[in-house]
Parts: sequence; C-alpha cells; structure tokens
Amino acid sequence: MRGIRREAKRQEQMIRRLTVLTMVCAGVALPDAPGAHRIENIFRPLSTPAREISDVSILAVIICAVIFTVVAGLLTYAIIRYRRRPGDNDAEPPQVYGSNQIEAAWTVIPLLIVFVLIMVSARVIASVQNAKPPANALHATVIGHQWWWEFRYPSLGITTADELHVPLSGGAQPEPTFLKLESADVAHSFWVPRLNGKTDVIPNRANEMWIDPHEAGDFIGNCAEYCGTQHANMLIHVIVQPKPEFDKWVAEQRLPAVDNPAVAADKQAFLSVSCVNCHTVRGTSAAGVFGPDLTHLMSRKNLASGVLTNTPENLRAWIKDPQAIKPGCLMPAMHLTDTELDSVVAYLRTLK
Ligand code: HEC
Ligand SMILES: [Cu+2]
Repeated sequence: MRGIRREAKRQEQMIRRLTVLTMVCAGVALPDAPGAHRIENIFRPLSTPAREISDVSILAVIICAVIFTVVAGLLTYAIIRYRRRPGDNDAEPPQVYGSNQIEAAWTVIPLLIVFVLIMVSARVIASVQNAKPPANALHATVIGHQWWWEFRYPSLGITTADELHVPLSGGAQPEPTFLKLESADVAHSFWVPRLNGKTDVIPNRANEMWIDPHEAGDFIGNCAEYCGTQHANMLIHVIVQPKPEFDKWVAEQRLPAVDNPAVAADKQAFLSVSCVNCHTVRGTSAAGVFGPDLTHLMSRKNLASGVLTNTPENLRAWIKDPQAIKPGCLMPAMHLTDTELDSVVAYLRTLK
C-alpha cells in the first residue's frame, strides 16, 4: 500500500516537472526577465516572418486542441458510460465490421485537416523564404564561431561582434535587414525568437534569412544548434534602432580606432603582446581575424557573447583569464603581468 502511494507521489512530481519544463520551453512561464539569459517570448513576435510563423503555430495548436478535446471527451465518456459494473455478464458486446460511413468519415476528416495544415504552412514558408530584398534593404553577414557571433556589413565596411545593429523597420517605409549566414567552424543555428525562426548556420554554405523589426530595443537570441562546450554562452543581441540613431552608429563604426595620445604607451604594450595575432584594431598593426574585431570594443554593452557586461572590472577579469569565465573558449589566458594587464585594459577602454 505504502509502495503504491509513494509511486503515485513520484508520478505526480514528474508530471509537475514536465508541465513546468513545457511551459518554459514554450516561453510562456517566464515574463521578460532582465539579464542576458532571459528567455524571449515566442508568442510576442515583432517582425513579419516571426509573426507569420507564430500565426501558423497558433492555428496548429488550436486545431490540435480541438482534436484533443474531441478524442479525450469521447474516451472519457466511453470509460465512464461503459465501465464495468457489478452483475455484468462477461460476454463480448456485439461486434461491428465494415461500416462504410464511419470509415469514410475517419479517413476524410483527418485528410482534410492535414491538407489545411500543409497548405497554410507552405504558404508561410513561401512568403518568408521567397521575399525579395527591396532596394533600400540593409545587407549583413552573420558568421558563427565557436563561441561568438561576428557581424559584417560589407557594403558599409563594418565588422563587429556580439551585437547586431539594425534599423527599425516599422511604418510606411519598411527597411528590412537581409542576413547571409555563414560558419567559420561547425554547425550553429541563428535564432532570435521575436524576429524570425531558427536558421541553421553551416560550414561551406550560405543560408539566408530576413527580419524587419517593428519595435526598437535589444532582442536576445541564442545559438540553437549544439556546437561545443560553450554553446549556451553564444548569445545574440539584436539592437534595433530608429534610423537616425542607426546611421550615427554606422558613421562611428566606419571610423578607424580612436588614437588617443594619452594612452600611447598602453597602446604600445597592447601591440607588443600576442593579442594582435587574433584581434583586429583597425588603424593599428593588430590585424588578427580569429577573434572578435576590437576596433570599437567600447561601443558594445557586452563582452564574450553576452556572458559579461562591458565594465572595466569585467574586461580586466576576461583578459586576465578567459578560461575562468568561459571554460574551454578559444581565447587562452595570456599570463600578463599586472602592469601589462592595466596597460592593455587602459588602451582598450579608449576604443569607443
Ligand atoms: C588565440 C587567439 C586569441 C588571442 C591570442 C587573444 N584572444 Fe581575445 N578572443 C579570442 C576569441 C576566440 C574570443 C571570443 C571568445 C568567446 O566569446 O568565446 C576573444 C575575445 C576577446 C574579447 C571580448 C570581445 C568581445 O567583443 O566580446 C576581448 C576584449 C579580448 N578577446 C581581448 C584580448 C586581449 C587583450 C588579448 C591579449 C592579451 C587577447 N584577446 C588575446 C581569441 C584570442
Ligand atoms: Cu553555436
């Protein structure tokens, strides 16, 4: 008896956990909590492709809910109405074979439902994938790296990391952003739930997607394809700005690095250590391309793909020992002395 009760309790607990997990996966249990790892709500789309995908999924959920209710209702009715009662004789009830009407009904109805779902999905896939970029569209290239995102705007001559800036695209003059997705190493997946669905990022292949965000703000996404130890710390920030603000950002990013004479010695210290093999600071001899471009590092709110906010203390801690912050990441601890560290940080802090 006690064993059975314990078993029932265990099952109840499991069901509760599964329910919570399902809700979290659906993004409904958590409101937009602050912080880098907040979960975005997939039911609050902010861009045309995301809205179309969300509409189809809501239609599919409604159809499935109706089917579930009908099937579960009939089942419950049958279980209660025809349950075993004392005094029943155990004879088999009359068997029914070959009712053409019933068989036609349960073949045709599901076929119609599936047909509707196929048609609706195909229409949305086509409208999302066949969209042609208008003349004023912004084009950017997204490159997935273990474990950070690089963003290039070839027509603007900008290279940056971690934060993808795009113009607001609401109102009468939509200005969508078309993205080309490439990988520097393994398979990743680019997913910003409120702006579009997931798109795989595959080595030696260019995939495409587009977004036209209707609201300004900072929208978070994740790598959605397991790509190694720091996969979960490969966050995407899409920063949607009204056009004038976006243009200002572009103008600043196109400039070479600030050359502040007050930190000339610190700059020399930076250029003399091996950071330059992996990082670019445009306008200096640092031209490495393995790690993020640092030319305008201080224009970013985050470091290391959203793992740290960009403060002097965090920057110092990161350069001192990236492995303590993002174990397994592809930037080694450089074992700088405290003076070297101070110099490097002082110089990087001037790269607005
Ligand atoms: C072997 C190549 C390599 C070397 C050498 C290297 N880094 Fe890095 N660095 C990386 C990689 C890769 C990342 C991205 C790590 C991640 O987020 O997973 C990175 C990230 C960074 C970031 C964060 C940038 C951002 O936008 O998130 C800073 C700052 C940085 N490195 C500074 C330095 C400094 C200063 C040195 C020299 C003391 C240095 N790095 C040496 C490869 C390197
Ligand atoms: Cu990834």
